[in-house]
Amino acid sequence: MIENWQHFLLPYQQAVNELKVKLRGMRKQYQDEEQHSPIEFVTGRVKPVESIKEKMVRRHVQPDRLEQDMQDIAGLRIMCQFVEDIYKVVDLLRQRSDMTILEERDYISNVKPSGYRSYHIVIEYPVQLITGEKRILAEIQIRTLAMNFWATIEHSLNYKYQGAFPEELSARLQRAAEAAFRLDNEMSEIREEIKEAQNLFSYKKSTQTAP
Ligand code: 0O2
Repeated sequence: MIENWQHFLLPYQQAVNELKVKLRGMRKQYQDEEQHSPIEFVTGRVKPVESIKEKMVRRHVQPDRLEQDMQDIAGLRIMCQFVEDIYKVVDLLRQRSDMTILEERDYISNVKPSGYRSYHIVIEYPVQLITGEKRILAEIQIRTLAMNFWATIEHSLNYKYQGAFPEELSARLQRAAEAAFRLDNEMSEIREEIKEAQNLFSYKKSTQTAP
């Protein structure tokens, strides 16, 4: 068993902190160029110890295989306005030299039976420790605001019902997933117009706040 969880998780926390800064930096660069940012906001977390232990049991992960077999101990989430932005972000991540992409799972083209949609990327990321470099795995989930809304709600309900949703609730969640899908499509249809309006808005704000 892992004896000192705090010690074990330290490099993961460092990776999450560094990646949040880097991904948020990408958004700032777009804003600086007065361009539409494919990144709306970024969150990150280290998986709580209890969730790691629960997943180890569920997935039959041995403690000595934890670092290799559990890919989402370090987790980042990138939220985008439009589905098209997700693929732009994926391209940007593919070009980076500070991380290596090991796996990509496209749950947008391959929607999960639950209705879950998101693009998952598993990366190997080097963190610099006082003992030297340690390469750790991290999972980056990229989704639209609508996908995130649905997944957040479904995740909390899942916690309550442990996946065994009453039939009526399950049907409603399916319908909500379809509504989120339609919302994303509608927004994509008018995306050029929205982007133009947002550029005007940010220009107006920047001229108003200028000294
Ligand atoms: P957390 O940190 O509470 O979000 P598995 O974990 O067995 O489902 P796998 O292969 O480890 O699958 O990885 P996968 O499917 O690429 O990603 C798992 C993570 O994706 C989950 O993390 C969720 O964050 C998210 N996810 C996947 N399917 C669903 C779903 O149907 N509904 C919601 N709301 N989220 C989903 P965890 O482990 O749940 O942890």
